[in-house]
Amino acid sequence: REVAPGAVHVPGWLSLDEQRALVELCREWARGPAPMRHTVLPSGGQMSVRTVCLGWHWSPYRYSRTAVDVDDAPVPPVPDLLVGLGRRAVADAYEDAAAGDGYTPDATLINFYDDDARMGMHQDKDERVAAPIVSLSIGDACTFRFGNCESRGRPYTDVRLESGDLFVFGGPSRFAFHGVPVVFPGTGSAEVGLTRGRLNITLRATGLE
Ligand code: MD3
Ligand code: FE
Repeated sequence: REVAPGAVHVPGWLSLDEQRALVELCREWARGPAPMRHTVLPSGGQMSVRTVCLGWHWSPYRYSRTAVDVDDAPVPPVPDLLVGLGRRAVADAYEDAAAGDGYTPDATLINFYDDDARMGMHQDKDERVAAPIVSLSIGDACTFRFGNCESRGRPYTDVRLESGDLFVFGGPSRFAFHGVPVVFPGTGSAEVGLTRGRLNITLRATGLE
């Protein structure tokens, strides 16, 4: 389970019912306000994933309260359901109830991967606090590449993430480079209500006011 210090993978953590409910909710959030979109990078290139944000809107490389690069709509709050899920996730992954109780994510980024989408190796460092990041995967499986804190390159560990898997990244792993080099089309299950693609829900504490 522990891939590196503070990085814990819990396969099959979400029940099918929870996955189904989250897919439905993501569909609603994706419709907006602040609808799902391909983020445009400063280079002018588009990210291949499509993203929708709750709590705080992320655009490269900052958080804002409105969807500044979409429709400037105020971003809906992180629902209590997700805060509760995040607390349970941290408590279960670290086998530490107090760590769960002390966790209050105020931002959610939901990434949708179609068959060709990828996420290049990067660090998440737009948050001002080092609280853990909770990652939930639904739909098609992928290779998740977990690297080191120094560079995008080796050493890294490749982990297959499947529908229902939980990953928590805290402690020394919080600022590691990571990415998704490939998704495996057709590996998800229609049972969760996603006929294609992969959904990744991340919960974060930004430390912003
Ligand atoms: C490890 N998302 O949204 S989730 C991202 O599957 C992101 O969509 C990927 O990287 C995805 O920024 C990976 C797992 C994840 C998220 C944040 C991390 C792993 C992390 C931050 C630090 C270390
Ligand atoms: Fe990331």
